[in-house]
Amino acid sequence: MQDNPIDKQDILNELAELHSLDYDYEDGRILGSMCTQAHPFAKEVYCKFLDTNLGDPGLFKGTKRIEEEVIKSIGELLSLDEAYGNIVTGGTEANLMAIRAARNHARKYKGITDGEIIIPNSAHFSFKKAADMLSLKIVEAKLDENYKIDVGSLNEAISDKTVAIVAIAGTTELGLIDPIEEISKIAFEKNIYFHVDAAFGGFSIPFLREIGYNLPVFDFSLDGVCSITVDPHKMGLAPIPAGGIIFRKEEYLEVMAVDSPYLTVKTQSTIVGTRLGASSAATYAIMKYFGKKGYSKIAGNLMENTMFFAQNLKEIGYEIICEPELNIVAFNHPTMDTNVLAGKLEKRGWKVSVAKCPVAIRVVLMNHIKKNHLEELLKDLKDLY
Ligand code: 0PR
Repeated sequence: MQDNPIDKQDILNELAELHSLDYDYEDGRILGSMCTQAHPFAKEVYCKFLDTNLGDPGLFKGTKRIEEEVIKSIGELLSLDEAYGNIVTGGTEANLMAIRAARNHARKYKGITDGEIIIPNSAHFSFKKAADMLSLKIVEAKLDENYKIDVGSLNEAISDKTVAIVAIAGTTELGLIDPIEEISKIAFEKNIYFHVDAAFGGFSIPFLREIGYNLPVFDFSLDGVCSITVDPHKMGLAPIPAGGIIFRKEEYLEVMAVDSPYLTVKTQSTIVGTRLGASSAATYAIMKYFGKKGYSKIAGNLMENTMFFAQNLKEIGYEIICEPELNIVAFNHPTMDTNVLAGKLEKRGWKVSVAKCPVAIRVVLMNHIKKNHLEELLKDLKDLY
């Protein structure tokens, strides 16, 4: 740090110069992001709550109430009348909390001290972080030919050390929904904690179902589901950071509670201590502002763009990895190496993301990618074919 104060305008200029190096969602060229521009109203509300701290909720009673209301609303969306949980920094923290709850629960009630978690190959890497931090062993369930959890393989992976089973509603790479109903039955029968990662799908599947899309049930209406990750900062159009973790029972929070003697509440179950109230307030505002109808319209439009893009890719001759269930399309050229094609697209100014399982170019059709951007992209893909 320099010795003397610097003039505000000089600082702003310097920051603007650095900020200009960032890519802009507005250009419609960011193809692999699950985040997008937050809605301006959500940003406005966010700024009003920047000084609130839910780490000491007794000082911010109103903001704590806002968080509780948001958890209640998301819970209702996921068929749960009485929801417990928190607005956290994102899917990573939400998944970490779920796995910590599962581990502690199994330790307390089943005496498991060297636990394992069963995750599919398609799981987000946040589960690797969680397993590492919580000293759990990862056991991988295989995927079937449709890139969804192979339930037989999952069954075989279960042992007396299993503390949690994880399935995904909207996989990171392909946007697919695992056979959650079937897995829920197994988890319920065997009394194993079952976590559903709907970080991406949680803010779209319920709305798409509402407007007639034939998507499977993935939520708390299934008896075996113990917790669900659902991120407002992905399809919810809330500002970063806003993840959500919803638990079926309060005891899952209780098994994680540590004493916080000098705070206004005497225990704390979240991983983070000092934490933003702004994320909860912005999520509250945007959920009220859109309502189910607003979110349904957005999710429906994105699915229309998805189908338009997939159909046109096929017409050019590209191969689609799977029929999209949510707003992600993964594809390959029939003969050109995926990374070579990705490099050519990058040269034309597209910010491309390459999936690893299977290797394919993956486009997440978020709100910042408009129809005209897709037309430009298709033109380039036709040129490169
Ligand atoms: N669960 C699922 C299913 C996810 O897809 C992600 C992230 C997470 C959990 C973790 O969420 P947080 O990143 O909020 O902690 N999915 C994207 C990914 O890692 C996130 C992303 C967003 C990637 C924007 C790139 C990007 O530009 O691929």
